[in-house]
Amino acid sequence: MFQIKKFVLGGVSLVDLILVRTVNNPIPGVKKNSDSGSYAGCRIPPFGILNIANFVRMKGYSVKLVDLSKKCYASLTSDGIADHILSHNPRIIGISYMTCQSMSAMSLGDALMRKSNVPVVHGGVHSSVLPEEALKHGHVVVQGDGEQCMLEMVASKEIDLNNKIVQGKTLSSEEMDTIPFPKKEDYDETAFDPSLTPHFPIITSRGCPYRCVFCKDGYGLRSSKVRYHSVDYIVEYFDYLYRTYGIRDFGIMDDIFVSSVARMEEMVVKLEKRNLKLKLQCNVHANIIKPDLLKLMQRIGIQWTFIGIESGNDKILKNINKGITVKKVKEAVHLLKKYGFYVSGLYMIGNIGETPPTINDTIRFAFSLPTDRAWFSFAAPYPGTPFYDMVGQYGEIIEPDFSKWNQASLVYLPKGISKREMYQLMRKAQMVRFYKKVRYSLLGCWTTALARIASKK
Ligand code: B12
Ligand code: SF4
Repeated sequence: MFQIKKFVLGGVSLVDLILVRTVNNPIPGVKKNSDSGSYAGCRIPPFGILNIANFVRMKGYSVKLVDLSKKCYASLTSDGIADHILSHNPRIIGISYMTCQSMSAMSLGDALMRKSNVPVVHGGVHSSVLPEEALKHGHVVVQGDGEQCMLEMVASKEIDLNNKIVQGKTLSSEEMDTIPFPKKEDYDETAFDPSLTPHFPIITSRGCPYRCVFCKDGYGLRSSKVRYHSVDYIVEYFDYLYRTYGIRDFGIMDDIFVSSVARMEEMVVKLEKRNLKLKLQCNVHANIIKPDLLKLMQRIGIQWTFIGIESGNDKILKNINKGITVKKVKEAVHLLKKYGFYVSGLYMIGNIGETPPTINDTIRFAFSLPTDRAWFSFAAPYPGTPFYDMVGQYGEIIEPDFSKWNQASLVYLPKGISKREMYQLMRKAQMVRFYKKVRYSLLGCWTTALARIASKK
């Protein structure tokens, strides 16, 4: 059979590169699927392809983003989307996805390959860990950071298909700082509307210093080193968004935003110098919560915090290499509340070594902690994580088809627990979620505000 060995990227193109953000795999029984990246009512921009686009544009190439979570694409089939993309006559098409978006990505890849000879490049976490699978629906896979590779492909005259799995160049913090800020036209229609996106999402670092076994960072898929934008870059970005669009309220999506006292101190000083008063939400880690840091967090404008608690049982916390204990979490949450922060506790059900009693420990712990919210999800052994490699030892994947994985589905059962029991336990956990929600609306909002005032005295 004739095999294409390389693509010669010639001809007149309207656009050099089109980058596509795909949508979530459908959730059975859920009519209105939260579209890709939709989270707590606000849609998160596709940071990965935004960064690649701006990096490539910097060198003078044209890049168009196609965000399939936009309303205008909702009624189109993969064939319709492929026709739309091809109508722009791109030289290269890049598709970005996590596991929970793999169905849309692969069917789009198939449609594009059926209809044209334009090279289709896959990237993002799912194709990075399962490149062979992705190659059935595209020509090349880039593993890890995509900026430099996409720039090289766009700049070159041909793509060598002897090398279909390409290792992306991990950008250093300095290189990340060269990427221009994303422009309004790259976002979707909801991003700059505070009634739809009350907390403008931004990301200021890549990676995480911890190694939880269920997380991609647990494996160090990209360089195990965490990379941060410099404080100057971040402050400039806040300032730009405030001056240009009047935005002061931000949702920071970093794995862990509050990483060190020194970095927070620098940020506080630089923000105060510009008289920038912000309202921030971010993820925190229990290990770092200390009074001196909490004071800085107040000064920088952090109000809501999200803390990965995962389990109320020390053995499970150890199994998942979370690096925290139940005692540590308790202290951290109490301190956060004492200093007047709103706290969302994030928990997992069905992790490594779980039994109904350990899950009940988690539910009880979540109920007892003074968090304002409690969110529960089923543990999922994503490919590329240590959890995935340990599956046989501790349980089984009951949904082997990744195109059916989404943020709500039960895909893994720990040994000795039935599907029915898992759903029952999740229903019980949801009662805690509901209780926290009601408690927050009756009490939480003003008691926390008072605690904040008191802690500043
Ligand atoms: C922000 C974030 C979110 C945001 C939104 C993400 C989005 N934009 O859609 C929110 C909070 C909504 C979210 C939710 C979830 N998330 Co999340 N999230 C992240 C996080 C912390 C950062 C992602 C990010 O923006 N990074 C910064 C950008 C610059 O990096 P990047 O996206 O990786 O992109 C780079 C490369 O991947 C590559 N690349 C990306 N696309 C492409 C395309 C091409 C063509 C090329 C060449 C390269 C390329 O180049 C980019 C630039 O270098 C990551 C963890 C992490 N540190 O990556 C988890 C992560 C992506 N999330 C994960 C998960 C599991 C989820 C949830 C399913 C959790 C849940 N149970 O609900 C949900 C589902 C979301 C949904 N679609 O509905 C997993 C994904 C695992 C997997 N195999 O899919 C991750 C990796 C964390 C983990 N647990 O390991 N998430
Ligand atoms: S602390 Fe969070 S982001 Fe870091 S490895 Fe653990 S789960 Fe992943």
